[in-house]
Amino acid sequence: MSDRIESRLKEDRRFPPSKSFSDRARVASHAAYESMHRQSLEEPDVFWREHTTELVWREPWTKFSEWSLPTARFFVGARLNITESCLDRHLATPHRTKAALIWEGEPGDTRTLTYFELHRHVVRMAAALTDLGVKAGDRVAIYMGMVPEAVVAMLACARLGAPHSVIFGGFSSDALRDRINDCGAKVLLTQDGSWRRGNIVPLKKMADAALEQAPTIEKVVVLKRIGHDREPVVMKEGRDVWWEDLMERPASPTSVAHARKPDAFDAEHPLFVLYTSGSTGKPKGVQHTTAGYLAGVHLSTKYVFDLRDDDVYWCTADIGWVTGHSYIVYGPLSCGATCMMYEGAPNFPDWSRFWQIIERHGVSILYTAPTAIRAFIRAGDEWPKKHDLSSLRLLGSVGEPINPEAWMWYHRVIGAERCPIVDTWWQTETGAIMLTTLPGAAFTKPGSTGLPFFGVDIAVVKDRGEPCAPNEGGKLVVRRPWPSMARTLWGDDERYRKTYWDVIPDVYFTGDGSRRDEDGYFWVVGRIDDVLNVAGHRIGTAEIESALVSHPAVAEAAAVGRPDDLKGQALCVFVTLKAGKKAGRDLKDALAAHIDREIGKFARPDVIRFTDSLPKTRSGKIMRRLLKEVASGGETKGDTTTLEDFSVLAKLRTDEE
Ligand code: 7RM
Repeated sequence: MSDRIESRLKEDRRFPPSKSFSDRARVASHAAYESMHRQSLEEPDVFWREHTTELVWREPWTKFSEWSLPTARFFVGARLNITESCLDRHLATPHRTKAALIWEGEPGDTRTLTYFELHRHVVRMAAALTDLGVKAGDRVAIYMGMVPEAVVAMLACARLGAPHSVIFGGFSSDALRDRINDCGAKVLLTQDGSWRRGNIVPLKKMADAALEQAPTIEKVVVLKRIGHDREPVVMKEGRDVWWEDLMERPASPTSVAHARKPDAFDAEHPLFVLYTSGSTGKPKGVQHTTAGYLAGVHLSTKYVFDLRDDDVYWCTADIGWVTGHSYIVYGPLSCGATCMMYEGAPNFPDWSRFWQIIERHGVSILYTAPTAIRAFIRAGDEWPKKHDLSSLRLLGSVGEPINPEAWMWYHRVIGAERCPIVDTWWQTETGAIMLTTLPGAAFTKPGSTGLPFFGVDIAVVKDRGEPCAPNEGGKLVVRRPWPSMARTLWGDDERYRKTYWDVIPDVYFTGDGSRRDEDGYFWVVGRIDDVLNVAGHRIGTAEIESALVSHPAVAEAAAVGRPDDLKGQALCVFVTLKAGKKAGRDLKDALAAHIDREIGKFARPDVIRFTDSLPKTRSGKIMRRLLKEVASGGETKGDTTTLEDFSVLAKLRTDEE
């Protein structure tokens, strides 16, 4: 059978939700989904009015939206403090004593924080931050691991209206420095270190190095996670304070009063800035605001995960990425969910860790990434088989296209053919889930990310915006603004407009390629710009290249992706050296270490190849398409007529890695 026919047959597999799932689901049929989706687009005011009543509004909104692209405002006129929807509103209900976070540290220690306790910590930290000089509008950087205090940190900032910028703990000190400087953060919240695969990630040491060149930071708050014996840290007099001291020492009475009854902010007040890779060397500070973001993550958490009061919901993302922001913190807490949170690696001390956590805490909803699923497949079925996974009722996937084989394994081995799978497509910029199947309302097709979520008007189009026919490949665009969309890039409105709104007339361009099948299901193929997706991490090729050329031995560099069974894409770089520099193992190691330092270990190239020259067009542009083919070991197809020097390509093909 040809590959094509085989893949068509696979596509025809459909998995309807079980009757027992649908019977109890919030949205129980395709007709119900369709009528809600239609209303969300045709009568958005009515739809959003009805679906945001649970949220806490200090001042109601007078108008749903107002836009003149690329700027858009939602819930015009509303005032709110987002943390009141996530915390305070639960205190007047039986949720007061419900677990908000069930946390497990990598060494095996556990903690549970009820909504009451989480609220108390957030109020204390907000008061302490006020005493440290943090005011509404000030930026606060958060460089922490997966500990409950990271959630406290984010919510404390939000309570004060101080936009947080969480920097993933896997980023290097240089990357941390650049992000702090870009947003001009005033305070940094960090910890001595974090556990990862039995090792300590020395966050405070890295922060110290970053802060040598980050003049805007006035105060640093340091949580003791590891302890002095194993991870001694140096506290800088006048700048650094211990988290524990702040929480114990009484804050000033006015700060406490203010933290207890916090200010309400305009619907469009900035909530956070989160850096993500784009197609230039400079990361983009994606800026989200308050009411629209809250409405988007609240509604999607509730309906996509079909959340119920007795669920134990576990999103395995890191809070350093948008999935952690939206689906560990703001979405689930605004729904009053119990969230599982885990500090460490999925294979520590062995590959049964996730399954052990599910069994031990009775996790009912698991939301993870295809790259993790593929790693579990490789590790073997014996690990999950050793554990009781019968508490699971729903599975989710996010971060990259899930290959049908991984989907089937997830369905069979983890879901016992009983749990619906929601494959959710969205981006840092979209704030919330945009494409998925609602678990009780639609059949799933392995590998398809499903249908538009409420309020989402999304399409596949050609270069100038003409719609594609069913199954015709094109660019994935969103045809009208939606509440949880990014409002701008920090300090760079122009780049925001150019990147997202100027590519195809009048629509938001996602950067992804896709097609939509005859049932209206979307099949996203991935990025069509210079952004790679390596093990679920978004990495810009230009970022890697500019990091490489900053090494003294490197003249020129080109980074490309090639398909990889485990990571989705692997990162391959081609490097030319300055005169007199010697290629070899030592230099490869040095370049790898250089990337660790400039960006972080997760961005380390899988393959480094030295070459005398790079294939270029006559006008001097590097032909990445050819390099991609070389990196994938395939034939170089397509047009090479603009190639300046054919011998370059021949040489690249015959060189071994
Ligand atoms: C949530 C997140 C965004 C990019 C996006 C896609 C890819 C994410 C899926 C997916 C196919 C999915 N934010 N992507 N989810 N592709 N199916 N379900 O990942 O900003 O870090 O990345 O990830 O290419 O543009 S992100």
